[in-house]
Amino acid sequence: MTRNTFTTKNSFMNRKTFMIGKTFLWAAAFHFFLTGIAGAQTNAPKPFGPVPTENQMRWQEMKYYAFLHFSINTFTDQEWGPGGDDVNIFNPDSLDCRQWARVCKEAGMKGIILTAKHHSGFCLWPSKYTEYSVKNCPWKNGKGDIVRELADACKEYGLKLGIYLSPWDRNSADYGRPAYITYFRNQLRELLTNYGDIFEIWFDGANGGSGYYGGANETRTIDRTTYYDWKNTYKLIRELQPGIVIWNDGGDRGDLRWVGTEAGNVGETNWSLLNDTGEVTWPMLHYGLENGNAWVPGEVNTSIRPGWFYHQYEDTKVKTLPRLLDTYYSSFGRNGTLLLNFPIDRHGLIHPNDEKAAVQLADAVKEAFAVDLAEKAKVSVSNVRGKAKLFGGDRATDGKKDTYWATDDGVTAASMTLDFGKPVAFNCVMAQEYIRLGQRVRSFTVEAMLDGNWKELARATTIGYKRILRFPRVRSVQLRLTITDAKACPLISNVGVFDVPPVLTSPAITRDKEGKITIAAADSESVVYYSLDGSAPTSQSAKYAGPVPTDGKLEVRAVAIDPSTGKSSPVSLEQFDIPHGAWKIVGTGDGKATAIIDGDPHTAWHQRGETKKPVDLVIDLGRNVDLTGFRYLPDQGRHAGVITNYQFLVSQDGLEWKIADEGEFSNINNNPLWQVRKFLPVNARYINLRALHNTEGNEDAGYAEIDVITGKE
Ligand code: FUL
Repeated sequence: MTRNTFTTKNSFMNRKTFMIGKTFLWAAAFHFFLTGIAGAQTNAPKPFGPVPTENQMRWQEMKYYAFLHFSINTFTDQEWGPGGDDVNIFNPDSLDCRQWARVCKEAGMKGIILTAKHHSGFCLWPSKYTEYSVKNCPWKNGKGDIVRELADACKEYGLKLGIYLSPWDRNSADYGRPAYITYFRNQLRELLTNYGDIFEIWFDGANGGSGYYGGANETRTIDRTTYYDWKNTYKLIRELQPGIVIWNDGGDRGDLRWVGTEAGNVGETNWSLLNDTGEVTWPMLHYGLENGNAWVPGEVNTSIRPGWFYHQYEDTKVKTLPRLLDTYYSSFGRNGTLLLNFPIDRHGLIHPNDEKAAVQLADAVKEAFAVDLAEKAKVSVSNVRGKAKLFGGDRATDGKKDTYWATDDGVTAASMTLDFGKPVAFNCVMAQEYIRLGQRVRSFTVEAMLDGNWKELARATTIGYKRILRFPRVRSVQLRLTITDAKACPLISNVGVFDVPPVLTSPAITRDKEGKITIAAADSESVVYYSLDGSAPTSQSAKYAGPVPTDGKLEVRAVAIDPSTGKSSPVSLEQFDIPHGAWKIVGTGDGKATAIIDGDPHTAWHQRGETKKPVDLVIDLGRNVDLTGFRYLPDQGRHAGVITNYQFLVSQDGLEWKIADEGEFSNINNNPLWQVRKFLPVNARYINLRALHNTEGNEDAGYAEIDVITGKE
């Protein structure tokens, strides 16, 4: 490349018109400039493999946006509404979409995806095609429209709007029949025509099962690959919203993929590729497909609380800052976007605890990435394309997203050294590929010059749109990033180096069968303090020095404090009911069964029932207690024996039983959390958790923990 070309590019970029236009046309024009006019002289790289569409690119650059779960089941404490709940229970007293938008904006998010219709079939907008919607609710005397209010609030706060429309509809009498597809498309048309630009549409993968279905109260199954005729449904969507991206876990891949978990992470290796046809397996969802023939990037969806919908009992379970930071680094920091959910509460608001946690995350991220040490570093590279300045190493540190360091064709391993001029401390490196021309890097390392030798700090696989690596803090004058393998010449558009302030992780609290409390800090340096009386633990509270014997119901709070800085972790809080010392699992000779009452969520036990028969788990509590509910945690290690439908029976003598509660553990397959069920008080000594169905349709019943909820003891 000649100096002339370089100057021309700069003056082109400085033109005001270019700066204003960030549209496809301008990006294409710029790309044409590089590959076309200048191509002959500069030998600009050609695309390699699948590349993102302009819609996918715009979506990827949104990085972080909100999910809002709100429906009729918010008012029944359920994760999935069965479809027949009375519309009169939907009556939030202070619903305020401007509050939702304000919180999301303050949290640094770029958009909001709302559950316009969840599996219950209840519509948050007054759809013309069903009576099961806000139009028949006491809220605003049936005159309200939540999608409209949110669309207006998003506009006011500069956020994009997305829509979750559940294909599965447990209310519709037509679900499972061809007529439902017309209904579904009519609703899509309403949502995609009347509320302005929609950036993303979300079709959940839960499809078919038991439901109200217009009063039929039965189980309906569909073939999710054919029933919705996705091809024509997608055609309609793209006609109505040309700028949209489609997320679909329900039988036909859209523009984006689920990452195979709701826990808040994508694989460390994360290719934005899948195959156009053929079966999609769990590893493909989680890691992408290195040689896939279609661009299908991953979106990491997770909730700020354990559940997607609001439950008051989770007010103390909002994820702490260290946990949210882990989610951030394991999603956005691994070539994904982060879709973080706020459950809207029964008032119609984002709960203050959730707001606080999200704003803390935004502040911590701002602080972490405030100073980029790479900006002032001198950059040298082992290879540069055509020895040209246009693709020099400094293109990766110029803060521009459309410039990049590139090597010659055929050079798939190369390194870049940053010289800071003086020793600086750092513990985090960020790298980005110029993905408009394809994802290329297979592996890379980060090293620091320490005592005259290069020392490896981190070794990783893919980069993609953005990769962030954390490692123990070092002080060094030089850092080296080496691409050790790539599918084609690597194109690195951005490299950043940061010194991220440490955040202490909250200690983990467990209680064993006999009532002994154990509190474990995540690191060996910090000191743990705890309280058992409801007070906030500080360095003045009891210092943890080993297991603490306790009895009865209690709340334990603990904090980890770094003695050298005095900094504290967020407080962890666990609530325990009666200890299990006197409990006996009845009718099994298997000594390992006690794993399910030992207070350790990592140990589990399974039992296999007779073909097509329910599987009973009977426990003798050792004495009569006043029960008001129970809790079940499925096996956390294996995706097997997960109970979906249950009866909970109680007895005074182990002979005569009555049903205290029955129902489903909704969404337990994708989100295998503690299931909490409350029922009317009943006095009993024996309990039976009867498994009616599991996620695999066999007779395996697995349990990590079983617990009871008692009234006043
Ligand atoms: C799941 C659904 O079944 C949950 O209820 C929730 O909407 C989540 C985002 O997707 O699969």
